[in-house]
Amino acid sequence: MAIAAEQTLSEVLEAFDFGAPVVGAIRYGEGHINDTFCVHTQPADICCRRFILQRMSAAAFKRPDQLMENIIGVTDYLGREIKEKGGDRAREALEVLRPKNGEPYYTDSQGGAWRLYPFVEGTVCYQSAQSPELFAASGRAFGRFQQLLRDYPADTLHETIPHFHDTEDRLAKFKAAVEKDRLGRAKDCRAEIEFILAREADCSVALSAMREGRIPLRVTHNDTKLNNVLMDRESGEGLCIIDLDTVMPGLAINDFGDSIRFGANHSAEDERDLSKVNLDIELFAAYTAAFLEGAGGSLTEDEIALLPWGAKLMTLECGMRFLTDYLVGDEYFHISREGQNLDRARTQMKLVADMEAHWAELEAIVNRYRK
Ligand code: ADP
Ligand code: GN1
Ligand code: MG
Repeated sequence: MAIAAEQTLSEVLEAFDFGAPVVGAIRYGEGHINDTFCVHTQPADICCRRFILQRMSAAAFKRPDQLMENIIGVTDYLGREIKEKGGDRAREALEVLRPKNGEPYYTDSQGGAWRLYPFVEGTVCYQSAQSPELFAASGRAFGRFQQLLRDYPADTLHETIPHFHDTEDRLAKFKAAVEKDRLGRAKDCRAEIEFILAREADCSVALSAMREGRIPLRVTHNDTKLNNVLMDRESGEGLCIIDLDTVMPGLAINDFGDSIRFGANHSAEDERDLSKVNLDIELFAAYTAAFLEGAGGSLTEDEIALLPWGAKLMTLECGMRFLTDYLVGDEYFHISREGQNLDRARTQMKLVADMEAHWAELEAIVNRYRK
């Protein structure tokens, strides 16, 4: 059992120089992986300055040193690019703030690894796409993110989670968890297990395209949920891409696909009433147009043709990951109630089925926005 982050929080608050007295730190956001706190400070000149303090998940990230090397490399690079283009570096890219000891992050007395960012003010973080315009704005931001990093030296990036979007490997791990069924939970999800096994061949579609050289490896974000982009409160545009833990060489279609998985529907990821979980074609279309616009013509014909596959595979893979975690005892994704990972898996499968039912429409939309 992991140690609660609160246990070392006061030690960690002492380890950083916030430039003003700390008035409090509260749990913040709806991420499934890290322990995130918002730290409030009271400077003399303004009423409050906030920070985001995170304990990086030890279950997800085995090498916080490598992870932070990636993040510092990428945020410094983005900062320079943004400045050159006349943007606002402080709001459009994250900035790592070092602890007093000068290291890139702080290791607490229990071995927990913590990092600090300025809180990007004047932004909203959405958990669902309230309009096609909002979803399109997030798509432009993720497309642009990839475009900004197109010349980043990919070979300097560490693989923070090996085989992260290796869908074949995810399938193998899922099968092993079903086989072992350590907690006897497989009986509760026979239909879901069968649903995944029936799509075994699908798991190789994107990987085969990559192995055959039809689609390239690029520097990608790999976790493009709507709540991983901060939207500017005034303009409504995507301002700052966050959650850079998984920036690694990857596939552009996966960045597209993961956004569709999470955002192109009107239900929560753990919704129990599956009748509410439906792919919204209008949102799919809005995101497709905007992502291609943001990527600025950098995607190849083959990548564009495979965008619907990106959506289906990211959703299937995520469903497999949730179900695997349910079967092994909820070790990876944070849960706030029993069965939450099973519920999450079920929404993903409902979305996959919906994508399959609308496949021709999805392909037609992608064709429409092809340059
Ligand atoms: P996780 O990997 O657990 O999802 P994130 O890095 O995405 O962690 O952070 C969780 C949440 O915290 C985000 O969804 C967002 O609401 C908020 N957040 C993270 N970084 C910042 C920041 N620099 N400024 C404002 N909000 C942030
Ligand atoms: C996690 O970190 P967060 O909450 O933005 C996960 C993603 C999953 C997602 C499902 C590092 O994203 O891969 O798609 O949950 N991130 C990691 O909601 O595993
Ligand atoms: Mg996140």
